[in-house]
Amino acid sequence: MGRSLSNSVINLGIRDQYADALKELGFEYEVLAEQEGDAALGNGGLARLSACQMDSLATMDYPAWGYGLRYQYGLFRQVILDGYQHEHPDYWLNFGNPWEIERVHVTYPVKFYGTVEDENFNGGKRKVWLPGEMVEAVAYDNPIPGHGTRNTITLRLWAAKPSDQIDMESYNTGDYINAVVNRQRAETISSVLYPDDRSYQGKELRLKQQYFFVSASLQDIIRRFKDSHSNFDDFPEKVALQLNDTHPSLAIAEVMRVLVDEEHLDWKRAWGIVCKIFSFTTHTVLPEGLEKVPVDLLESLLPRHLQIIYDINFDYIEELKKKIGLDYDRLSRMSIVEDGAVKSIRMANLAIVCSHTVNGVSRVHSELLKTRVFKDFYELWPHKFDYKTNGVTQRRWIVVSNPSLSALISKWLGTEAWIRDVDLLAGLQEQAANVDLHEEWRMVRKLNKMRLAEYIEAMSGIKVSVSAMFDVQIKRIHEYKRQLLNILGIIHRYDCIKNMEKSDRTKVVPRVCIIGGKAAPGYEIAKKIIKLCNAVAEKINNDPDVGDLLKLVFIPDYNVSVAELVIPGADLSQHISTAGHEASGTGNMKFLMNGCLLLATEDGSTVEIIEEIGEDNMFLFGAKMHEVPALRVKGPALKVPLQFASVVRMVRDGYFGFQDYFESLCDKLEGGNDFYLLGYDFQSYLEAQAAADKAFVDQEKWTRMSILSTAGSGRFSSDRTIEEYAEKTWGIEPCKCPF
Ligand code: OAK
Repeated sequence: MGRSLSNSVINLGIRDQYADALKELGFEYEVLAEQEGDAALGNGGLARLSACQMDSLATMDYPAWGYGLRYQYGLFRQVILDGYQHEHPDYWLNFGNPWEIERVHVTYPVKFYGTVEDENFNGGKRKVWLPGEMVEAVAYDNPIPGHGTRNTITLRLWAAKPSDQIDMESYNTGDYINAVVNRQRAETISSVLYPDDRSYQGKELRLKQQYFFVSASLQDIIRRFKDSHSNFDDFPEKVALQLNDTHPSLAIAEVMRVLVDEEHLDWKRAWGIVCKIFSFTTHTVLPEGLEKVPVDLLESLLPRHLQIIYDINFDYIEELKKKIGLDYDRLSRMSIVEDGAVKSIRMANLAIVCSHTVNGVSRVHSELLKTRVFKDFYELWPHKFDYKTNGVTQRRWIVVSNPSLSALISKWLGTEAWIRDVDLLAGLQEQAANVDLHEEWRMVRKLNKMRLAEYIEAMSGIKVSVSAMFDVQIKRIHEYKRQLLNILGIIHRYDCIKNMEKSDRTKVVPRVCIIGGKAAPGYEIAKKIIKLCNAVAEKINNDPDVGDLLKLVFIPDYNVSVAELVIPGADLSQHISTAGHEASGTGNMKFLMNGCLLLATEDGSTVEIIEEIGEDNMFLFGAKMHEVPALRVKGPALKVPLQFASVVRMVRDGYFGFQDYFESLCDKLEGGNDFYLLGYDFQSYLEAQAAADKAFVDQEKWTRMSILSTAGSGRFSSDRTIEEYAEKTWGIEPCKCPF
């Protein structure tokens, strides 16, 4: 979520009164707002997308709730020492959290482990789960105020607390020490966010977190429903559950368990209800990124859920056989249960089977789902597949983080209505050549660059010139996102400057290259990329031959607040994933809204950005999505430019030090190992960079492109995404607060 204060006062429309009141108390609003720490309750794109969507849901008066975990430790703080990443705990609740409201009376028991037994019931048998452990989920409500509305919705976060019920038993049996230790153990369930952004490791605590989250949220939803309804047949009419990736997909088995075991609905009726309430959004492209839960683990932690999943799978496979016949390869691919070396549950298959809609997060992502990742399912149920291209909220990403641009836009559009109706930004198009607007636009951009330059100096001691082009890549560090391509490009630029006649250096367009992002603690290659960036920065920034022509800054501890500062100050931003790997990307949209030009591959949502603003207004490069598989097959025979070999050699030969440490990084780029095609794309990457340099020299042209970027960003608001979900997937309408 990042910070809440500035966002809240702006959405409530009280920013100026609030600042005045603070002044009377002797405080400066801007200074005070910066004291707030970030709520970092997620890893990256997926979680921040939800944060944007909550803002849109509130602003557009939709009746919605967000659920999550109240981790004691959010995403680790990244500390850079000697250029290496170190992870420090983020104990964000140290001084309390003024935004949350503890609901001491909203608590639910959550059960784990134990056995399942048969019990006689109404002349037949039924299953009874006898759990072995119980904890309490306590609700902490975080209000999300909408903009220009009295509606405020809730992000309800669950904290795990020991259950007194269980404790009493231990105390009574005299096992005092164990009772106290168990109390502590309960709290560990919501203690820490797993920092791996993607890989699923089959860890028990992680699965426990998922079920804890699912069970508490569903009890809350069902309790609310039962307050005013007595018949579950109305449930799908009143409740829509959106599975945000597979992480909460145990909810499917849990709803079945509650309806069948606790509410005593028959299986068929319960199944009919389940199939109407769930929809699923997937946020990844790689099949290996999909969660698989080992059966052994599930059986021990949630024995009844495993039975239910087996039963769902049995019915589904029987139906499937009727439709596709006895094609055993396909049946086995589509099964929810994977019979491999480690027998596992495929959570994505479970989610697809039980959801009425399967969403991608951009058009090309959806195409990949249909033709590759979930091809078998698409052929069976084409009607289920859809996409809602991601979006970001212009409230946080322009109004809060770039107040000067926000004021300028309102002045030139003659209205502030774009803050709620973002399509109005398109009105800037007709002013894109207006010289007065150009002058003001450049002034605003310069102010933001000055703010960023001050931050860079305070944080790293590096002085940067605001007349240089600020070229930014900030996002999680992943091989597919190709921060390494960026760094190799910088090495090439450095080498060119070094080898130039002194007189030619005046022709170089000065650059400040800014890179930021966290690597998962166990992702070694990503950590080496961070070290390489810092090693290259050390060399370049201290080279008097280069001076202000090139600087490289690694911004530590990238988070939402850092993004709010960096994005408005960027001239150029890089979104350079190997085509076919970024499901959508949302950083590109934030930069676009702020008038930053994009240097990008045709991947994820960038494809749709190109359609909105035209390829002339950005710098595109690289292999196209359909070319990538064939290029990979070529392996070592793939031709790479000489410049690429030469920059890799510089790293290999220890030009930046740490020769042994970087060896494995270089090995990933050569000898047919270049899976992400850095070598193949290098030439066109350099050409795109050269085109950016050329455009930057012509400030008139650059400013026009910048205005057109903002003007064309309307489609990438989360307001549009949420409207699509509301209309097409959830069937809900705005529900305005009547007071
Ligand atoms: C994280 C864990 C598992 C699966 C996906 C993710 C994830 O963060 N995916 C990202 O989601 C964003 C929001 O939809 C997309 O913009 C990114 O492209 C995608 O990588």
